[in-house]
Amino acid sequence: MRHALLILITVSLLVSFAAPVAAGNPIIRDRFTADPAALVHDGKVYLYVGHDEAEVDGNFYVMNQWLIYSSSDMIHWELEGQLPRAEFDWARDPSAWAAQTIERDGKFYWYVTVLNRDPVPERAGNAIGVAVSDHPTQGFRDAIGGPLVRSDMAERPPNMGGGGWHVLDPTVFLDDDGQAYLYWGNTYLFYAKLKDNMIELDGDIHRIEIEDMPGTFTEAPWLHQHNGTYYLTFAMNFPEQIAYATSDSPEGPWTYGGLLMDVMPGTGTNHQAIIEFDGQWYFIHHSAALPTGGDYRRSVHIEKFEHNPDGSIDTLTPTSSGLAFNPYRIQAYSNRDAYIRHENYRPLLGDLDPGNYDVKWHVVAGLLDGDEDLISFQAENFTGYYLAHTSTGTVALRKNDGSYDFQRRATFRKRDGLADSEWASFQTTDELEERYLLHRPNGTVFVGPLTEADHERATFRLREVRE
Ligand code: FUB
Repeated sequence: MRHALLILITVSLLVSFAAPVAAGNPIIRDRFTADPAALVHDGKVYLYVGHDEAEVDGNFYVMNQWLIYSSSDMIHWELEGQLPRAEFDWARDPSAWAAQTIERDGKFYWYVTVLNRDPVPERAGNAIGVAVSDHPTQGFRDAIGGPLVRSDMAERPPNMGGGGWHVLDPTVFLDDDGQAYLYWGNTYLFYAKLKDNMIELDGDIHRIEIEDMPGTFTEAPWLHQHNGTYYLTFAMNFPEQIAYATSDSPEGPWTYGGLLMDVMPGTGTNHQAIIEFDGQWYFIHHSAALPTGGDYRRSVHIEKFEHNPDGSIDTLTPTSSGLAFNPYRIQAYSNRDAYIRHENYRPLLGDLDPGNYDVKWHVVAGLLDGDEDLISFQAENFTGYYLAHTSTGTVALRKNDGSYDFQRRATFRKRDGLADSEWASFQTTDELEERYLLHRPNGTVFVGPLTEADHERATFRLREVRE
């Protein structure tokens, strides 16, 4: 009986230590994607994104097309199709910037940002076009053969020359009464009603002022409705935060509500979509988290969120685990109240601090491909950043650059705990002499060779966080 119990305990510990295969955020890892817009239709979610194709050292956006993904569970995404910027032959350059698709009466309308190919300078800025199809992922065709909104049709902010870049980032909201509204803008935020045909403005263009905003409107508007309140979310300031305002009408007045997400590391922009699917609210946005990611090589993330009973929305933390996994805390054997956290890109022991994301880690299969005992520790709230050691033994939180050298320094082999085999110890995978992850009495974390006395400080337990 005792033997069977021992086997059961061992198996359960191995399972509890088993690191999940790398997944979570970003949701798309084989190309760079940005400016997500989501549509719920017929029990599926369709994701319309920009495709970032700038080189690693690129200094501006190179976006030749938009891509369409679909999912039935928000975790597994399939590439369904694409729409080339060239479909709009009145546009120019690789300018397939932020866009959104909405369904009405069985037709799908894809509102896009492009640069207008117009000889008149005031008309040659960003413009909004619209394509239409009978299907959510294919057959889209330019519905007008020219801009729906041209740069000279909306008041140009004072700091913009030529055609300006204030006519971009279209979002369309279809109200319960069947009235459709188009919002757009950079620096200035605009809206206009759409006719029922969805491809003509219906009436005047209006500027939106957001009351009590602790910053300036930048771009990326999106509307959603919850419990009778209209929510306008948008990029604020630069580098961009995402904030929200509320109103009891899609025409405002809009009152600032709060910060939804702070600036993302490595990219000056962020761009969000908010949907409800299967009774759960989702916040979809972008980062620079993939190796060689940056301002012009971005990646789409998804987080769950809820509206508070008073209608407010708490500030969200972008997570590496995303929807697919729970993060872990790394508990010290030597002090059961101490856990590895990161502070100023350095790991050290600290207390549990339940709400603090610095003490949570997305434990994934080792960046260095190999057997299942290899794992890597990604910061839960700094996607793409891993605990990596140097040849001198220091350990820091560093962005994965995709190189073999980084992968080797950020991959550890999980061993039975040196102080207690029911715990774990983490050995480096480089060629140097046998070294382990351990902490000093003062709590700083490093890798080094071990004496018998170090075994307790080189023994840890991965505790899954199921909040
Ligand atoms: O991706 C190009 C531009 O950057 C989008 O139009 C803006 O929202 C910002 O994300």
